[in-house]
Amino acid sequence: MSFARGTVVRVRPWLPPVSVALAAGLAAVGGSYLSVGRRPAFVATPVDRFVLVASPDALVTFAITELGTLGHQVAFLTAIALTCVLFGLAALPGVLILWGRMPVAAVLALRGSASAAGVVTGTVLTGAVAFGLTGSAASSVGTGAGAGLVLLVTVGTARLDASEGGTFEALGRRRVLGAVGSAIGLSALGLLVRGSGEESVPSGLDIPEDARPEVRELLTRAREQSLDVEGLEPLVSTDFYEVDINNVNPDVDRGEWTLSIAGAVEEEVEYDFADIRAMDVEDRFVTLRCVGDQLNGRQMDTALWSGVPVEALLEAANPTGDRVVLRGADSYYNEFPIEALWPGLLAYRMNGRPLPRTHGAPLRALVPGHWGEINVKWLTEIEVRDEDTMGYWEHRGWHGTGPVETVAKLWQVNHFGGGRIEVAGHAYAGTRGIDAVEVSTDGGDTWVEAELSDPLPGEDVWRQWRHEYGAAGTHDVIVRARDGSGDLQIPEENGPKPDGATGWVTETVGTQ
Ligand SMILES: Nc1nc2c(c(=O)[nH]1)N[C@H]1C(S)=C(S)[C@@H](COP(=O)(O)O)O[C@H]1N2
Ligand SMILES: [Mo]
Repeated sequence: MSFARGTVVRVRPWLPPVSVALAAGLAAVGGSYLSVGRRPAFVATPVDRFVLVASPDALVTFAITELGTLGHQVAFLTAIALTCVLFGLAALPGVLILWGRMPVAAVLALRGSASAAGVVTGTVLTGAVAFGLTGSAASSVGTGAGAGLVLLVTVGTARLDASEGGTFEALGRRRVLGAVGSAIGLSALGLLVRGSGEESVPSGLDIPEDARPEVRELLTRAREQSLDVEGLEPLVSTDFYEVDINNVNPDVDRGEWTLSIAGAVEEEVEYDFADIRAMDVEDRFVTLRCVGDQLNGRQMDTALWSGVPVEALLEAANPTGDRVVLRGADSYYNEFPIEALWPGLLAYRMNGRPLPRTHGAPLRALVPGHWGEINVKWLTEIEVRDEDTMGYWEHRGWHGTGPVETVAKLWQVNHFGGGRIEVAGHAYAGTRGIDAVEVSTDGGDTWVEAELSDPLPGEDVWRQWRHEYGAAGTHDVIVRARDGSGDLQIPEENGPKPDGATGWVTETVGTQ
C-alpha cells in the first residue's frame, strides 16, 4: 500500500513531530531502565510514587489488597506511560528544532546544523529532567541517550528522505517509523538485560552452602518435620508472599543505612549496619500473615529469620513513652504499643541468606504474634511516643496493628483412589500457638482431630495439619483450629477488612 507522499502530513501536520517526541519519551524511559533497572533511580519510580500519593485511598487499598501483584503491575505500567509522556514533553523542544518549528533553531543553526541543535537540545533536556527526578547520574545518562538516539535516527531517516527529494517539513512517515522502531528496540533491550525487575527469593528448602551450622540444623529440621503431603507447602515456605505499598522497592545501601531510636527516649541512639552485625545473632522461625489475607488465602508464610533482638537496642535508648512508630525507607510507617515491640527481632537474614530486597533489606522488624503490617521492612527509624497516632493502613480504614486471628487453612486435597481422600493445610494463631486442628467431613455434624506436624522451636510459628478419610460423593470439609489457650477459631464469617478475616474454612470436595 502506498500513500501519496505528504497527504498525512498536510492533514495533521503536528502528528509526526508529536509521534517522534513520544517515541523519544519511550526511549528515554527505556534508556533509564537499561542503565539502572527497576530501582529507585529509574525515572518512572518518582512518577510512580506521585501516582500512589495522588490516587484515592480506596483505589490504593483495592489495588494492593485485592489485586495484589496485578494491582502493582497495572499501577506501575500507568506510571511508566505517564513518564513516557513527561519525557516526550521534555524532548519536544528538540523535536521542534528538527522540524524547523523553533526559532531557537535559527540561532543555534548559525554555529552548527539544526539537526545537531535538535538532537543536543532533546538529549540535554531529557537528561536534566531525569536528574531532577532521580538525582542519579547513571539514570540521567541512560535517559538522555535514549531520547538522543531517537532524535539521531529521526535525523538519519530525514536525510534519507531528503536524498529522495522530499523535505523535512513535508515528510513524516518514515521518520515516525524509525523513531518508534528505535524506541521499542531500546526498551526491549532494557527488558532483556534487566528483566522485569522482580527479584526471585530463594526457597526455604534450598539450604545455602555457607549457612552457619545452627541455620543448617534448623532448616533441616523444618524440612524433616514437614508432613509428607503431596503438593503442600513445607514448614519453611518455598515462596514467601510479599505485600507492600511499592511498585519499586527501596534499594538501600547497607553502607549508608542507619537505624535511629528517637522521640520519647532518655538516650537517642543510632546504629549502622556494622553495629548490628557486631551483636549476637539469633535465629527464629517466624510466621507472617497479612491482615488483608482472605480466610483461605495465601498471604501467610514462614521463614527462618536471623538478626538481633530489639530488646538490646531499646534498652540502650531507655524509652519513656508507651507507643512506637516504625518507619521504613519507602515512606511506610506503622504505630503500635511498645510492649509488642520488646520481644521483637530485627532481621537481616532470611533462610540463611542476606535478607532480600523484597522482604526489607537491609533490616526489617518482626513483631511476635501480630498482623504482618507492623513488621516494617527497610526499617530506618523507631520513634517512641507518649500518645498514640495512626499508621499507614489505619489512615486507610484498617485495624491491623493487633494480634492475629486464629486460622486453619485448607490448602491441599489429594485423592488416593478407592474413595480415600487426604486434606491438609497450615494453622496459625500467633504467640498463642496451635494446639489442635479439627476437621469435619460431613459439613459440621461430626469433628475429628487432624494429625499435626511437630512444633518447630519458636513462639510465633504455624503448624501443618493433615487428615485422611474415606468418602463417597461430594461433601463439605470444614476445618477449625484450637489455639494454645484452648480457644476455638471464631466461627462468625467476616471479610479481611478492617481487622482480619474470620470464620471456618469450608471447601466442597468431590470424589474422583
Ligand atoms: N516498609 C514497609 N514495610 C512493610 C510494608 C510496606 O508496605 N512497607 N507492608 C507491610 C505488610 S501490609 C505486610 S503483610 C508485611 C509483608 O511482609 P513480606 O512482604 O515480607 O511478606 O510487611 C509489612 N511491612
Ligand atoms: Mo499486610
